[in-house]
Amino acid sequence: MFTKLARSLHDHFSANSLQLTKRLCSYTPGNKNHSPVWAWNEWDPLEEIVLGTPEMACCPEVLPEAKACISENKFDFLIKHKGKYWKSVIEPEHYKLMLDEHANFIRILQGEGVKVVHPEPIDFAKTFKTPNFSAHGVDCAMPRDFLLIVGDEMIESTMTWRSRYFEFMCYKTLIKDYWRRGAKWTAAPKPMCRESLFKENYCADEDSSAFFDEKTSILTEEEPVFDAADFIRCGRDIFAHVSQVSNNSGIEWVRRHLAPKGIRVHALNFVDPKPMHIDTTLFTPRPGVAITCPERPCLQIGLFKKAGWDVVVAPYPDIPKNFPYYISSQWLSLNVVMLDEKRVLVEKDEIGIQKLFEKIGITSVKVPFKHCFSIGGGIHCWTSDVRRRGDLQNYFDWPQELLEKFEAK
Ligand code: ABU
Repeated sequence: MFTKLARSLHDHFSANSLQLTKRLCSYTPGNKNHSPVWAWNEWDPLEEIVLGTPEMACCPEVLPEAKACISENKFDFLIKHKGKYWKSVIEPEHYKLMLDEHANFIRILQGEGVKVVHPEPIDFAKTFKTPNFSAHGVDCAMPRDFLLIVGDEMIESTMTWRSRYFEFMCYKTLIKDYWRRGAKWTAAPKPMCRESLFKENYCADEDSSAFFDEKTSILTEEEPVFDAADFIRCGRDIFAHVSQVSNNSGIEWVRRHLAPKGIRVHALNFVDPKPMHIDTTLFTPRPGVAITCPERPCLQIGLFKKAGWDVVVAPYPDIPKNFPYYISSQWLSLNVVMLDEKRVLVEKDEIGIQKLFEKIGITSVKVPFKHCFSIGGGIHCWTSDVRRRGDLQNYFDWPQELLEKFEAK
């Protein structure tokens, strides 16, 4: 009896380990047939997406690095409610509408044949402590901020808000599963987040019209930090947003890391005193078109123009400014996800941007989502596209001297 059980257990585990070894050994980096993760740009046909979850999401602590990103007129509200579950903070009807929109969005994605998976929430209201700081958590509603997908590789970003330090835990099960099935898994160096990463007594000038850079940032260059949502993928070229959550060292880390794949990472500076995440500022819906935010000009926009791309300025959002955007700006209108080069998932009441898409030959798939905007993100923020059909391509053809001049900056 015992021998039979032992043999069956032995067979079971050998078979499993054999299977795992076979899978791992047969893996060739950069081969889409060997990886469940595969996305080189923002527009190839979408097959699988991580959608964040509002469960246990909390109002963030307004630590100095959060203050550097959020508009001052939201501070009182956030200070009053820091560390509380959004569920207990937001009007019940508004919260219910958010949950309904979230559930409906899953149905829309599935109806489009897209597989939807989710991170696993932890109790974000709990205070955690490292040797250098303590904080409450925030949420795992915004996978875009954390997961940078480039080809067959999942890169865990460092995260810069100390309150988001342990968000990676919510993605472990998902990431391990993708890895076991053949994806490449990299975690960027976990930062120390000592006080010296942040400039002392920093205060952003909300009226500034200067291009944002390391001088105007709250961040020092003490160590590399970046959020994944500061990167927009266009095949062999990735554009990075110098922001209050991604310093030059962080962008340089991503640049060197991706160089062996033949990918060039270009840092962009915008007029925005409180920049956080590129996806409300510049978006590339398909090859040849970049959409920009009229309030946030880009210092290097010539890079797109010189490569023959059309630069289209987004219209002002339709959802009124006084809608409860508890954390973000109103520019979530621009925070969209492409189903493919010809179809975009866009908030149903953002008519202006839908008209713009129509003009450039892109059909809007209208998604009721504005109540989800309230806790800090739009359709792009709430998702991370892990699999798109299509291969690595070059969409920019710059003269070498232009690139050298740009890179020397
Ligand atoms: N996470 C996107 C928020 C950026 C913005 O407030 O414009």
